[in-house]
Order: sequence, then C-alpha cells, then structure tokens
Amino acid sequence: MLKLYDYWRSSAAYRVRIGLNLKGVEYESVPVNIMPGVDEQMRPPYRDLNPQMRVPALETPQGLLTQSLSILVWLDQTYRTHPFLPADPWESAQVRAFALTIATDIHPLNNTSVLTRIKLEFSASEDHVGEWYRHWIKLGFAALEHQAEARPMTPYVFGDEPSLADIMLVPQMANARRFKTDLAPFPRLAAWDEAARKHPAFIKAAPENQKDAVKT
Ligand SMILES: N[C@@H](CCC(=O)N[C@@H](CS)C(=O)NCC(=O)O)C(=O)O
Repeated sequence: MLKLYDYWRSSAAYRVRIGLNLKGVEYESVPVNIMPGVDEQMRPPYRDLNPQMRVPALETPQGLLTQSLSILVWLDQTYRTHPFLPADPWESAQVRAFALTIATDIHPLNNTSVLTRIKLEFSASEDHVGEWYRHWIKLGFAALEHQAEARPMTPYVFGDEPSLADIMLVPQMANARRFKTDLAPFPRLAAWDEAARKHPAFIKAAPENQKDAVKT
C-alpha cells in the first residue's frame, strides 16, 4: 500500500490527499509533525528519508517521491481514472498555469520555514507575518480571479469535474481563511472552493478529518 508522509495542516500534503482520494487509491497516512518547535521533518528518521525536510513524500513500490505536483502527476499517469488534466493541450496548459500560480508564486513564500526566518532574522512581529502571508495570497488570487473572469462559470474551476486546479485551490483557500484573508474580492475562487469542499474526496482529505488533527 502507498504510504503518505503527511501533516494534517500542510497544504502541500492536503493536495496529495485530495489526489489520492479522487483516484480512489488506498494509502496509509504517516504523520510527520512539522509544527515549529516540534520539527520532526528536520530530524531522523524523516530527514534521512527526505533530506528536503518537507512534507509530503509518498512511498511507492518504486521508491520515494517528493514534491506534491510531481506526486500528483505520477498519480495521474499511474491511475487513469479521473484525469487531473484535460486532454486538450491548450486547456491542459491553462490548468497547469492555474496550479503553478499557487504552487510556485504563492505557497513557497508562505511556508513555515520562511515565516520562521522572517521572524528570527528580521524581527517580524506576528502582525507583520500575517500581513506578509496575506499579501502573497491576495496577489496570486487576484491574478487567478482575473483569469477566471474570462471563462464561463462552471461547477469546478475548469469544467464539470475537479481537476488539478481544484486540487491546488482548496488547500490554498484553507490557508487563506486560517490567516484571515479577505476573500470578498475573489467571488469565483470562493464559489469553486465551496463547491469542491462538498465533494467526498475533498471532505476525506480535509485537515480536520485527519488522524493527527489538533483542535484549534
Ligand atoms: N514544493 C513543495 C513544498 C512542500 C512544503 O513546503 N511543505 C511544507 C508544509 S505545507 C513543509 O513541510 N514545511 C516544513 C518547513 O518549512 O520546515 C511541495 O509542493 O511538496
């Protein structure tokens, strides 16, 4: 069985959980507590397994895979039910552009280790960290909302079924809500997020439904 090195509140791990559930693939979740101060990702045995010291990582029959997008592409190519990308090259590129805006332009700037660094090295207060966090979300979401306005409103971001775009959007929206981002300027993103969170694969993957979830 596939083994997912996971953390309930990691949005990158949340993406992979959604992907596994959409594909209907059974997996074992192995929690790695990345909470600052606990930092299991920075110590053996996890660090020996994944020197990048981040979650998620997926243990497959062929070995360990890291990077949520790479894991999702592997899942998509290995399990052919419920494709994550449209067959049409143009549409597929649009979905990837949407996904990459979140994966490469928003998320890395808001990662735990980045927030810790700006606090320790630059004495950023909790308020400053919150502002920083929301800034990158607002910038990225504004671009996505703008692109979305040019398309017909569909049940999911790119049509009648969830795609890679929804897999990326829902965890990033969860982060946005956690950091109290004003989502009013992004009505389309908010509507898609709400719709996707009612889908069984997304419900099962939700942070609060994970075995290591901590009530906050
Ligand atoms: N690009 C990576 C990002 C992975 C990542 O940043 N994971 C975060 C949790 S969402 C993490 O493990 N952070 C621990 C740390 O920053 O020390 C991916 O998509 O898998």
